[in-house]
Amino acid sequence: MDDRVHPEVRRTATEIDTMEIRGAATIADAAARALRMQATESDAADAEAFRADLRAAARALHETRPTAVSLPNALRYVLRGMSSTTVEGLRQNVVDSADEFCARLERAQADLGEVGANRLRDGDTIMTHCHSTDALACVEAAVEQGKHIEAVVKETRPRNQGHITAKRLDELGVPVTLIVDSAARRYLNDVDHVLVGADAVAADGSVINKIGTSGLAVNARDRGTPIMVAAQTLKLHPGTMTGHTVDIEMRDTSEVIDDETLAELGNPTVKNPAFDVTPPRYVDAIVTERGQFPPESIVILMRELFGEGTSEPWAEPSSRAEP
Ligand code: RUB
Repeated sequence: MDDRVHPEVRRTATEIDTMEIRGAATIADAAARALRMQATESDAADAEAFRADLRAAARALHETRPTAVSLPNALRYVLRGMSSTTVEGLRQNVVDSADEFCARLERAQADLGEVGANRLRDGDTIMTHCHSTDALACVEAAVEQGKHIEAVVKETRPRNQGHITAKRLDELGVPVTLIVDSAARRYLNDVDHVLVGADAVAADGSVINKIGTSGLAVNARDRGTPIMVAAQTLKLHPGTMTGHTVDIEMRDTSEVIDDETLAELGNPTVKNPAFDVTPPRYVDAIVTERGQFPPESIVILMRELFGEGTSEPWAEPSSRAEP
């Protein structure tokens, strides 16, 4: 990693990489805080050196996990705030934009929760996949509205993020039934909504989320169970408006099977994609802090918020691409 990157920023990058920090919104929040740390600790002699330090830190964070678009969106938000021509001015710019970003993220999640809660009725049962703070914000708001909600929670192999969801729901007083992933179809008859988060939402309304989401959505559609995606606008992928695709992270096979067991099986090839793509026709609503949208119309919101494209302000000026 570049020497200019502060040790605390390196630590955040490593924790994102190893998934101690995980989930799209939490990754974005941590990345903004890391840039803030880089700014407050930078001993750059002049404004250009300071900018280069910040770019190096942003690249280190950006290289960790490729799928959650909230990460580049967070980096862009903070770096774009750098308008001063002095080191002290730039430092203050980064602190202000990072603080503003984190506050907006928290507010967006709360506002989104209110919208999502309106879709849930008293007595409803939801089915969850993975662990999404945006999705849980909807349940939390519904519970605060006095609604009784129950949940069927998929464990979400191989990392079992469903366990985190089960714990959080328990803390909210929501009765939980934990199931293995392959039991989902069996229990779809008993639930009123499938409720998931998103790592990215593409311009055509496709939802990129934890591997297994698309199969769950297809089964839910087959059973007539509505599928709701809780995704604050930070999850909208501006690059998809100009034809870019979302990179699906392939993770280490050791998450799926240990070496010894693998050898006993004759060393078959193991694949471990972390995310998949759910086409818009399987999604009933994308719930954001700006209201709920049918997936096909999310591009309108995307254009309003991001214009027609994106830049990569962390790239060195000579190699910077402006797609
Ligand atoms: C997490 C995941 C979550 C989204 C949304 O995957 O797929 O559903 O990131 O989460 P991983 P949030 O565990 O591999 O990071 O709503 O908290 O942003």
